[in-house]
Amino acid sequence: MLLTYAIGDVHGRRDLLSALLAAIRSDAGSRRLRIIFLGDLIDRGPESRQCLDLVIRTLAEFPGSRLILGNHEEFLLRSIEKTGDREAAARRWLPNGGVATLRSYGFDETDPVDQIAVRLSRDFPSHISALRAADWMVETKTHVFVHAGIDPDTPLSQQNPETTRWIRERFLGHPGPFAKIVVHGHTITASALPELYPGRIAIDTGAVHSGHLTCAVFDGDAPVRFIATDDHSEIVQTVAVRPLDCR
Ligand SMILES: [Mn+2]
Repeated sequence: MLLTYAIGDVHGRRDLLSALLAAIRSDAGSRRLRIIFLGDLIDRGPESRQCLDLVIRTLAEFPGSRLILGNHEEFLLRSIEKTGDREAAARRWLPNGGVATLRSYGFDETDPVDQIAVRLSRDFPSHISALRAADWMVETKTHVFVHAGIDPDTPLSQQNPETTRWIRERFLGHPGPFAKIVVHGHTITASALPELYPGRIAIDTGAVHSGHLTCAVFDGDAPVRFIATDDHSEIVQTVAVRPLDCR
């Protein structure tokens, strides 16, 4: 596998994403690399729009990089789709961190949803097209990258995209292993550190609250390693972190 950095849930923390991307560059040195964003770039934190700007630039800069749609990006897309009930979608989205996203785009949560939909599509077409073009699963020979997880009772070839964005207990509670090692975010790890289980690697380390934005590094046959941000000091620093081994 090409030197690959998988980044967990960012949730509007552009400050941490910038720091982590800088750390990734220096980690890779002159080697070719790609980045897989595991989704949930937006919502909750203050700079969702700026996060998507950074994602779009990063995808263009490192060929082979991929964006996986998270359930929060799905909220946004559903709230602006031409078909379907935008109001109902927005009612689910806004209390789940969507208000912060709207504000990052210069909207107010009291703006009519139809107006928001029109202006988002008109003024930020690259954002909407990046989300519409996003993947839901990225597979290598040995690993599968998804936002939330996979249905443990269904073969990889028959997974449902929506399930991979939302699943929790049925996946997290499964003893594993799975057909391939699953790399995922979506559910914040209890330790706020990356956690290794038989068959899966969990890297949603709760960036919004913990200040830990984590990436997993896949480098040939080397064991997976991790880099994360730490904003408990005044300056955002990246640190090499030791995962909690839950085998
Ligand atoms: Mn999620």
